Amino acid sequence: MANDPDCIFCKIAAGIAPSFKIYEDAEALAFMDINPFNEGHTLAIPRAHFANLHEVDEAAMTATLRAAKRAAKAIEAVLKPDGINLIQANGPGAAQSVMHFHIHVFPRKFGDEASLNWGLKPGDRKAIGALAERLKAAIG
Ligand code: DGP
Repeated sequence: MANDPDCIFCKIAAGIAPSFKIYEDAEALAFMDINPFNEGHTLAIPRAHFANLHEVDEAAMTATLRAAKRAAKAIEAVLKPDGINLIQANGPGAAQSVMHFHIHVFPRKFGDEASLNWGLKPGDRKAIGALAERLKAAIG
């Protein structure tokens, strides 16, 4: 399995870097975004390193989408957002900041005025961790 020792998401997948994981299987995982735009903002990634949509193979993409769907189901059950976007960025013009393929599971609220290039603001890690526990319990 391809791995980049300098990639933060590879380190999260390997358990070397900390994260609030809510789902994992042999090929993919979902964990809380550390800079959430809205409460429950989660990332789904393949375990293997692929920089972006152009490089990811179909099996890894399918596994990542499965993890995103599982996370979205838990977010829907626990947070009941007004909606959920799946967002996936490739390249600097799309504001990709981590070069490991990932899908944002992006809960929406009416009036949240999300723009596609949202700013990164540090989240409350205690609150993020507590919510991760609730989502993990709901993931089914
Ligand atoms: P993008 O800009 O589409 O590449 O999104 C990358 C996201 O990854 C961004 O919303 C912030 C998040 N992120 C960056 N570093 C970390 C980290 O170390 N842990 C977690 N949980 N999320 C991270």
